Amino acid sequence: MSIRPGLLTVAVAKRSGIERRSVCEFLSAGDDNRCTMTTLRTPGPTIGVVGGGQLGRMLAEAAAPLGVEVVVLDPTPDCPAALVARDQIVAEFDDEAGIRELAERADVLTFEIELADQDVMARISEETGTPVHPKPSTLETIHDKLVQKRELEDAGVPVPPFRAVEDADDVRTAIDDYGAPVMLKARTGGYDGRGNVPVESKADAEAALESVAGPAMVESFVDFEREISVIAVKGDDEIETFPIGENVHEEEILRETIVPARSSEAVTERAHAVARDVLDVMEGRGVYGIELFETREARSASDGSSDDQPREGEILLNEIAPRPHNSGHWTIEGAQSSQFEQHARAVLSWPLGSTELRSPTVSKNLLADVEAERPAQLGDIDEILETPGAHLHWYGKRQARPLRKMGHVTLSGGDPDEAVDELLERARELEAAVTFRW
Ligand code: AIR
Repeated sequence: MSIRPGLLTVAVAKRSGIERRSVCEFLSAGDDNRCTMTTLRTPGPTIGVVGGGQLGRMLAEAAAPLGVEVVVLDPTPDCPAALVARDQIVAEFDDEAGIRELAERADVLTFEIELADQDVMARISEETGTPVHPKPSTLETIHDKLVQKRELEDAGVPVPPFRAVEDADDVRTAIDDYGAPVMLKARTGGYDGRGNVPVESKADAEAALESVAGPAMVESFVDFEREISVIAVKGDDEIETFPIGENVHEEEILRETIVPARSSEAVTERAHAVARDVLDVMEGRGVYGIELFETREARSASDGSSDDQPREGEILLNEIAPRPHNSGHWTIEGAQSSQFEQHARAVLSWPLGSTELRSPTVSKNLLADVEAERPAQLGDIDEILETPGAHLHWYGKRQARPLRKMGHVTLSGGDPDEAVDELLERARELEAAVTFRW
């Protein structure tokens, strides 16, 4: 029987999102699940999200005005996203039955935490016909930081020197070769700085390896001028990048993002180019957070490193997150379309929005300053609420834990050419004014 795709498309466009999805896939077999329909409509499809933390919550917030519903899967009942999403399936990230239910209720699956299980998602996607974006193969690459680095290096993306380590001797040899300190990283399972341990000297090698507990890798410590990131989005046939953000970390945890980054034009251009090269390697649509180092100065050959060590102002890849990223939260107020709206558009195969800057913006994380786990509430938010251009984002986490990301505050300038230094100072004051209560 011959099928006339055009007629079929029109007929099914009048029916439900689920039927539309299967037809889209049928029409585009072998074509990366691309939807060939020319008309889009709202109320639209449903996105199933593995993970229901703050990223899922902000994704649901951004999807709602588009008429797109979000169902999340998360093991914590009443997870942050549950308060704004259509529904929550309470299940572990690798729970087959839970993910099957999610896939059956959604037109596309995505994830907002790397602890999502790529094998389960791939299998269920095959069974149910619900596509997953970014692709499970991408998650597999990203899951293991060593595999991630190797693949990117092979693709010509500039990375700091790195290697696998089996034992403390390997760490000590790396210190000999790269110079101290080095950065020891858990190959899998780490996020929000967990699993990254700077090793200052050979004497610390043993203890550092024990704290990582599991397969590890080591990287040369980059002497950076600044840490920057590019939030990039991969659509059907397009890649868009947001203006680069300058990131400040303490204890391996992101504290603030400043946009635009105070880098030169040449460095900015290079960062965008590297981000595009990274996205060429990644499979599947969606938003990616690309963390980069802008190097400070050339290393001397006397430290044992080779001649092709980084030069001043060079860009080196640090890590990639195949999802919206903490350093892209500024886009909610600071860009024409937020990273969350872009992610929704991208995974649905919809046209992407503009990534243009609205105005210089600083975002500052609200990290729980508690010594032990306790129920959380934020007090003294008055100053944020009273400041023009300031926006509070509270994630709705019931429990505060030391340095847990509980929310963030964003401050945007009124003038497109405003210098970011003053904004940064003011944002720091706003963050200092709030207090955690219980
Ligand atoms: N997240 C995922 N990878 C890195 C981060 N920060 C977000 C996701 C996830 C949440 O952090 O939204 O669901 C988990 O936060 P927590 O505080 O429960 O560990």
